[in-house]
Amino acid sequence: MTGRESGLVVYHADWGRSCRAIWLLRELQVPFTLKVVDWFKIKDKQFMDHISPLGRIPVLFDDGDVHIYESGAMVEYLLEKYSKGPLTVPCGTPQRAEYLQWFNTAETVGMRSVAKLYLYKVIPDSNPKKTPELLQQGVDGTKAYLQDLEDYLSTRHKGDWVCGSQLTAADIMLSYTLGLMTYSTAGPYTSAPQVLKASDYPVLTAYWERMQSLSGYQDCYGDINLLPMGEYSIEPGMSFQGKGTRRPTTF
Ligand SMILES: N[C@@H](CCC(=O)N[C@@H](CS)C(=O)NCC(=O)O)C(=O)O
Repeated sequence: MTGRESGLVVYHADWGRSCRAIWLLRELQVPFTLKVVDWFKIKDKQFMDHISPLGRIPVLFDDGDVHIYESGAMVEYLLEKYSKGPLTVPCGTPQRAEYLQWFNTAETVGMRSVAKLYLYKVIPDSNPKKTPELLQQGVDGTKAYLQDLEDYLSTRHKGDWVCGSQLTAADIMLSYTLGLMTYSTAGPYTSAPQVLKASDYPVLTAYWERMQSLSGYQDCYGDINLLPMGEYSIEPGMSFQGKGTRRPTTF
């Protein structure tokens, strides 16, 4: 691995988990370089040798020495470096456990099931890997995850966001999971039957709508994903809004 880049650089491909780090950087008002790459290039030897050893997105470089290729690790690293308090929950407080729980399950338990729904959606019908079992596992796991989140938001919790009245990085982690889930299950262009109903999760649905109404969410999950491949200097306050989003907003 010889890749070393100066400054803070985030590698992004459209709708990748990089949206988590990008949204956090926007909230923290930290300038960075965005490198938009083609999904079809991330398994190239050159890319894997120098940028992403696993051939995945996102990747973050910082100060020449820091190289991270796990979205949650990026978010934690950026918070440690740039946050003076907002967007996280202090260690040693009771809410810290909730913060850690929802932060981590967004990429573990949540994504494990949501990724199955996504695969079921994008695998062509002719591919033998597109099985009813894949869909069923995705549905069962996602339902259990959503129900737990619904129960938490409606009975064990107070506030607009998972850790109370302030948006935190746990919500930012969840944004990708809920976004991919919505993309995988809703809209006229899904090949999966409608397997999840928003009305079964009213409190979660209100939370998800609240999140999607934030300008930070819209900037980082909207038109930024329409950018041509290339390198961009992102300054605090820059907006990518204007062309709308290609994704459905409800599941
Ligand atoms: N747990 C990793 C997962 C990274 C990952 O799987 N990224 C996806 C896109 S969001 C990817 O690169 N997929 C391409 C592939 O698996 O070939 C993270 O959170 O960064």
